[in-house]
Amino acid sequence: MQRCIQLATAGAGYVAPNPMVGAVLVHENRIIGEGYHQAYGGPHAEVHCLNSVSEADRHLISQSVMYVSLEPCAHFGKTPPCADLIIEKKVPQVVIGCRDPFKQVDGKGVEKLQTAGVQVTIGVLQQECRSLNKRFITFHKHHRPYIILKWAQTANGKMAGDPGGERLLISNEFTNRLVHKWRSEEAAILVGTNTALFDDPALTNRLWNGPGPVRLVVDMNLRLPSSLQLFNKKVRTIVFNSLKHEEQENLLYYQVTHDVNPVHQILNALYQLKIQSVLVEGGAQLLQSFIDEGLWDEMRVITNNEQVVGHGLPAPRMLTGQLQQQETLFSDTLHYFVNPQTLVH
Ligand code: AOF
Ligand code: ZN
Repeated sequence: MQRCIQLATAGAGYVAPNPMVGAVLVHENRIIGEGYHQAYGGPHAEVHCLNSVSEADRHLISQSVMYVSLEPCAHFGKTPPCADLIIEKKVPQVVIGCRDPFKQVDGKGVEKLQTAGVQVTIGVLQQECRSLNKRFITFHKHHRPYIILKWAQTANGKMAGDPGGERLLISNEFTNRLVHKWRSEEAAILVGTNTALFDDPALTNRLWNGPGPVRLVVDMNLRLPSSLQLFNKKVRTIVFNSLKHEEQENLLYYQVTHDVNPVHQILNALYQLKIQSVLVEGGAQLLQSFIDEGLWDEMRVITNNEQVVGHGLPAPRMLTGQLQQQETLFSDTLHYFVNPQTLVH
């Protein structure tokens, strides 16, 4: 199963919104086939795994065990059901990492296999297999994207974005680059009105190899000027607002009703838009709204240990989750928290 997970991760960046999946076929302690889901819309892990078996070993398939990190699918999507293929190839035993929460599968893959007489074991390295697809699983289980709250603060707990004050530069060049890596890993990045206005961030991934996220901004009364970098149309931007619903080139005005706390509406919209993960980058007020609702999965806080000049706004309190990891990158300390209430791993 560990090998399945290792194989699966080779699909990172190519398979979303599908999950990363790996499969291994074992005959008497020898691996005779391996495969992983390589590209969105392409064959699933099980297909590649069975196809990889050499001519000489093909007769052993019906005496082998298939290990797969996610429950084999039971539906016709872009590809036919893997459960059918396993049955057709007469694989007698399947060991599964975790169940697939996708509505059209969700237990039906296991059921199909068992009905056909295949011996099924489920839940091997379950936590690791879930964690591998935490975005996909959260999206299908909770009908919302996986939420990562991120901010940088000074040693005395202040964030940038004070409309009256000067721009605070908090993170160092190493943590800046790390933030771009984080951007490359998520489907979308969200900021509030004040952050868009006072920081004028581009919200693109420039410092890391890989894709950039869709940019999301909350602008209820459409008061943001079109001169902001967010509106440069180089990357798709979605503006949550209460005034209009309109699609333009690389720009979507998504209408939601006016509310003191827009978090629920935004998350519903992201579910409709099939966005599986979101990095919330500020400001303090928007981050706090997510914290108040308990709607977050991870918190990543960058604290500058040096004295930073400037006023800034009070940062949210980070000690609302479980500290998972802490590391120091030169002048900055990174704290990673998880929300024990929501986390799939
Ligand atoms: C598997 N093995 O390797 C993957 C699975 O549109 P399709 O046909 O690609 O189906 C996508 C769904 O199939 C996806 O939402 C998830 O439930 C499952 N992914 N299943 O048996 C795989 N990638
Ligand atoms: Zn499949």
